[in-house]
Amino acid sequence: MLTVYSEKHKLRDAKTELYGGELVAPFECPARAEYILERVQSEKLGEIVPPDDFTLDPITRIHDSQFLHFIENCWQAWQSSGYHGEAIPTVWPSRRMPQQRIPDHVEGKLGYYALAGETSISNGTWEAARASANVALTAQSAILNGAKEAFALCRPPGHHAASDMFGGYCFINNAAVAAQAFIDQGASRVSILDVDFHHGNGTQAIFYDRADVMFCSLHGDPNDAFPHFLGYADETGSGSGEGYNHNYPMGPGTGFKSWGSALDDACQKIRNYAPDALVISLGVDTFENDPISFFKLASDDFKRYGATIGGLNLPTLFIMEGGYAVEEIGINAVNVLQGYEGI
Ligand code: Q9C
Ligand code: ZN
Repeated sequence: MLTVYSEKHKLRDAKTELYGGELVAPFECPARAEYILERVQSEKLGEIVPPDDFTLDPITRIHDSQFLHFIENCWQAWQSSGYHGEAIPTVWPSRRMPQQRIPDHVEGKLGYYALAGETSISNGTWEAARASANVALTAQSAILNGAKEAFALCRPPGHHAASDMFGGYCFINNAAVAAQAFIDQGASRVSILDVDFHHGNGTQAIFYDRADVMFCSLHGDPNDAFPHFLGYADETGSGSGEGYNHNYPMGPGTGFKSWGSALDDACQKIRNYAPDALVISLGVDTFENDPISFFKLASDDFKRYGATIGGLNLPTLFIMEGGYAVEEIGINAVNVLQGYEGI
């Protein structure tokens, strides 16, 4: 399987994450991509290529231009305001406050565009997020040009980012950008299957009223898990998108038996939908030793579910999302890809 990887992920190297009332070293760190790359190499998964350069056009098909402009310029504006730390939102347009106005001050803009407060913006964030989207788009083109499958080793991840919201370690929704590229290049239907531990709230929101992109997500019950305010089972789509959004929230301690049944159900929905392409939001934070999640998948389970995805026999684009048990994420991510390939 082809892997697309960019060194530029290293430019995303924030020093702070707001976690449990403390500023800690971010869970979403450069070492994550390094461990995955090393495993791709040591397992000889296949060729590893750098991304091509794409213009902003495929990204603005999904994201609001002012939002992208904000992510690009936030760090500069934050420093010009005289702050010493990294850019962290502290105020939101919450209930009983109108949301129509976008304030001029970076503090107000941060709150306007942030969906959560853990993700600091710092120098290099925009460049890394751009490169991550280019990684996804390069792997998507490989499939368009006839590859059966490809692995986009994206970092930073993307599935929490909505058209005009960042957070949950995400800035540009790589899976959504790639799915839209398939549609723009002639696909009639695309399925996105999100197996990251967290609900892909950004991806759901982006495609919620559309029938041409079906979204299925298996995740920690939002009653108990981030992002808390989306991902419930009764969210099934709206307007012409009604019936094309499927959530499988599961509780603390969920192991492969129940998780695998939810996957089988989602795969049946994908089969019935008969998409031209399948995009996998591949998070491996479902692992039993993940530091911030509560599912109990073992490393071998990743191989088993990779095989289930392979059984769909669709052109498949794997997009890396989360996974924070840094030592093992290479093993677990590559297990999915090898399971898919029947290895
Ligand atoms: N107490 C991804 O996996 N914080 N993002 C959770 C838990 C945010 C995860 C706090 C987790 C974001 C791409
Ligand atoms: Zn996650």
